[in-house]
This record gives sequence, C-alpha cells and structure tokens, in this order.
Amino acid sequence: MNELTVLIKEELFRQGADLVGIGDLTELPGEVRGNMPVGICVAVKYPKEVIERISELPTAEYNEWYNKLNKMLDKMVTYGAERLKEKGFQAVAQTRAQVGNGEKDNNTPLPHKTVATRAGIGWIGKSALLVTEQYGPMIRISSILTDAPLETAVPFNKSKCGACMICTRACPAGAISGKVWEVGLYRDEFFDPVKCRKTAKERSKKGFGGENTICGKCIEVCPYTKRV
Ligand code: B12
Ligand code: SF4
Ligand code: SF4
Repeated sequence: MNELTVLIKEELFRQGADLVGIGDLTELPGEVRGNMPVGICVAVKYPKEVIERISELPTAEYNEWYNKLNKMLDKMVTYGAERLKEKGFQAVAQTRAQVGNGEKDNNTPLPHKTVATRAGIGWIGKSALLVTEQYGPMIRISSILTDAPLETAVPFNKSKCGACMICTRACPAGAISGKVWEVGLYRDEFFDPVKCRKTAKERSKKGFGGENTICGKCIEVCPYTKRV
C-alpha cells in the first residue's frame, strides 16, 4: 500500500471509522462522480444492543444513534477531504448537505452504497442495504470523492445472500422482492422505495413519535447482523 493510502486510512480510523475502503470509480459516468476517479467509503457501526431493541418497532434510542452517527460521518468525511486538499489533491466530502437525502425521488447522484461496493466494503443485499462481512448491514456510511493516487480495492460485483429470504419475509412493507443483486441491477427492479418510505414513516410515528422514515427491521433480522 502506498504511503498516502496508509496515511488517509489511518486518519479516518482515528476519527472513529469502523471500516474504510477505497474504490476505483472510473466505470461510472464522470458527471455523477464530479470527474473524480477515486471514492473513499467510511462506515460506522451501531451498538448491537440498539439494533436488538428495534425488533418490535424503531425506538427513540435508535433514532438518537441515527442522528449521532450521521453527524459523526459528516465530520469524518469533511476532515478526510481537508487532509487530501492540504496535500494538493481535489476532494469532495459527500456530506448530507452536499448530496441531500433523496426526499424528492429516493435518488442521489452517487449513492454511498455504490462507492461502498466499488471500495470492496460489502455487497448489496436482497434488502437493498449494503451488507458487510464484519457488521452485516448494521452500519451507516458516507463517502469522499478524490483525484488522489490511492490504492483501490477489489470491488464486490455479486451478492453473498445466497438462498436467504429472511428480510423479504420480515419487511412489514413488502418492499423486498427477494431477487438477488448483482452489479447493474437497478434498485427498483428488486426493491420498492415508495412502499418502504411509507411504512417506515408510519413505524417511526408509532415507535417513538418521530416524523422521519426510520424502521430498520431489515437491519435487525439479517443473519450477518445476528452473527456480530
Ligand atoms: C433515499 C434514501 C432512502 C429511501 C430509498 C432507499 C434506497 N434503498 O434507495 C428510503 C426513504 C426508502 C430509505 C430507507 C432506508 N434507509 Co436510506 N437512504 C437514502 C439515501 C439518502 C440515498 C439512496 C439513493 O440514492 N438511492 C438510489 C439507489 C439507486 O441507490 P441505492 O439504493 O443507494 O443502491 C444501489 C446502488 O448503490 C447500486 N450499486 C451498487 N454498486 C454499484 C456499482 C455500479 C457500477 C453501479 C452502476 C451501481 C451500483 O446498487 C444498489 C441497488 O440498486 C442514502 C444515503 C446516500 N446518500 O447514499 C440512505 C441510505 C441508503 N439509507 C440507509 C438506511 C439505513 C435506511 C433505512 C434502514 C432507514 C433507517 N435508518 O431505519 C431504510 C432501509 C431501506 C432499504 N432496505 O434500503 C443507509 C444504508 C446503510 C446500509 N447498510 O446500506 C444509507 C446509506 C444512509 C447512510 N448514510 O448510511 N432510504
Ligand atoms: S426499513 Fe422497514 S419498511 Fe423499509 S425495507 Fe427495511 S424492513 Fe422494510
Ligand atoms: S437477510 Fe438474508 S437476504 Fe436479506 S440482506 Fe441479509 S443475508 Fe441477504
């Protein structure tokens, strides 16, 4: 690994990242990646017990961690991008302010999950979530786009869900079709974001009086979460 790759990874772990991966983005159209060739994905995990306690409904505690991890990620990617800029490279932190939350059409120009599979962090599960070997889908993620000459990982192009259908059966919205993801399969061909958004909103209200779209049942039931 070259010196800059080691340095940036170390800096991000020091900022609290639980996983860091670097991916080659050049197979994607230049306009979605700001013409940057490289994407860095960072992940932070939820405490296991917080996820165990959302098996009935999402909790206020889960919502607090959701906000806490979001803030942590925004800070982390901003910091990482600043370090790269100091070294003379271009870097864009994909903070929530920068990319939005897909409120209008459930889409952002370059989703963090796309950067994550390119960075070898994990695959897209039947749930449409990013699933990792280390923490399952029990993580929140963010990303940095850059032109720095960093060493990139082997991407995930296929799912490791196999015959498992647990999230398909557990989703209270019926949003998960059960079709297996591979690179190139568009989200809406196996997952219904409209059904998920509607049900997650209802469950937030019921669980802790929230107005947001928090549910997470698909995180809680995944065997890759359970085995952590
Ligand atoms: C809009 C949005 C939603 C929408 C739509 C969900 C969706 N899956 O798209 C709604 C409101 C329904 C939603 C719900 C939830 N969300 Co949400 N959401 C987002 C947001 C803001 C944008 C996602 C987006 O642009 N989607 C567009 C579609 C096309 O892309 P995608 O679903 O992200 O994934 C596709 C691509 O990545 C593609 N892909 C992967 N690799 C490659 C490689 C190549 C070359 C190509 C071309 C494509 C490609 O394959 C995927 C499937 O098609 C992201 C944050 C972000 N900025 O990325 C969070 C995010 C996806 N949400 C997250 C979470 C956790 C949730 C909820 C559990 C809510 C909660 N916290 O309780 C549910 C779970 C829903 C589910 N099962 O997916 C996490 C997921 C973490 C993880 N482990 O994957 C994210 C990443 C937020 C974060 N910062 O961590 N969400
Ligand atoms: S967040 Fe809830 S409603 Fe949405 S896909 Fe997961 S289990 Fe289904
Ligand atoms: S519950 Fe099973 S099918 Fe769903 S994402 Fe996890 S491993 Fe894949």
